[in-house]
Amino acid sequence: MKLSIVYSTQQTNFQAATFSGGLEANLSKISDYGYDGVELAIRDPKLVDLDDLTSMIQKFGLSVPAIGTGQAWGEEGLSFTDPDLEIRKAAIERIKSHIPLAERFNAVIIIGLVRGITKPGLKQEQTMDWLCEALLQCCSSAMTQGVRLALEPINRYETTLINNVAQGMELISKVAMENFGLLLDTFHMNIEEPNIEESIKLCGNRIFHFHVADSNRWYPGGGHLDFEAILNSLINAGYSGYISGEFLPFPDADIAARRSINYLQNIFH
Ligand code: LER
Ligand code: MN
Repeated sequence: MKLSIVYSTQQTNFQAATFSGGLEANLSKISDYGYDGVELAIRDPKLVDLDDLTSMIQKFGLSVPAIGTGQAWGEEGLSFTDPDLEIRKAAIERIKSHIPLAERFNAVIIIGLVRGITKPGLKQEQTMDWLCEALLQCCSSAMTQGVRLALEPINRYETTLINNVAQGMELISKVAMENFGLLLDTFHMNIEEPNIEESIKLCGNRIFHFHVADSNRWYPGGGHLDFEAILNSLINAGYSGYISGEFLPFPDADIAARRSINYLQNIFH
C-alpha cells in the first residue's frame, strides 16, 4: 500500500495538518521519510503558485493522491449548506476551482467541512437538499475532467451532516454520480462507527481515499486502534489507493511522521 501525509500549503488553524508552511523544506522531508505521496490541503488554489508547486512535487518524486479543501470553511466560512445563497454559490465555485489541479495530479477532491453544518433554526431536510444539490453540481463539473470527489464522514463534534459511513452511503445513493465516494478517517470512525472493519466493508469500492490517525489523533501506534485489523479489512475491501497520515504534529511533525511510517510499514511486512 502507498503512504502519503497531509501538508497544508498555507499556515492553518486546522491542528491535524501534520506539515505546513515552507514548500520545498516540507516536501523534501516528506520524501526523505519514505512517503510516496503528499496530500495537499489548499484553502484556495488562487493563493498557490501552481507551477512552482507542480515542479517541486516532481522534483521530490511525490504523487498527490488527494486535495483537502476544508480551510474554505475553517478560515473563510464557505459552505454548501449556509442559509445565504451567495455563500453556497461561493463554496461551489471554490470546489470547482480545485478541479484543474486535481486533474493535473490525478487527485481526488476532498469534501470535508466545506459541506457545513445545519445551523440553528434550519431543518436538516433543507440542509441535506442544499448539500445534494451542491455535490451534484461539483460532481458533474468534475466528471467531464475525469476527477472524483470524496466526502468524509466527520464526527458529531465537528458537524451535524454525515457523521458515519451508513449516512455517507445513503448520500451516495441520493447523489447517484459514479465519481462520488467517501474518504474514511480512522479518527472519526473510532468515534462514530459501530464496528470500523464492518463499515469499511460496507463502503467497499466507494472508498476513494483513506486517512489514518490513532484514537487520540496522534500518529498510528500512538493510541489504541487496531491498525492491523483496519488495514486488513481495507485490503479485503479491494482498496488500492493511498493511506494518508492526518494526525497532530505531536511531539513534533517530524517525529510523528517517522513513527507513523515505521509503524504502518511494519504492519504491511
Ligand atoms: C479533515 O480531513 C478532517 O478529518 C476533519 O477533522 C476536519 O475538521
Ligand atoms: Mn480526515
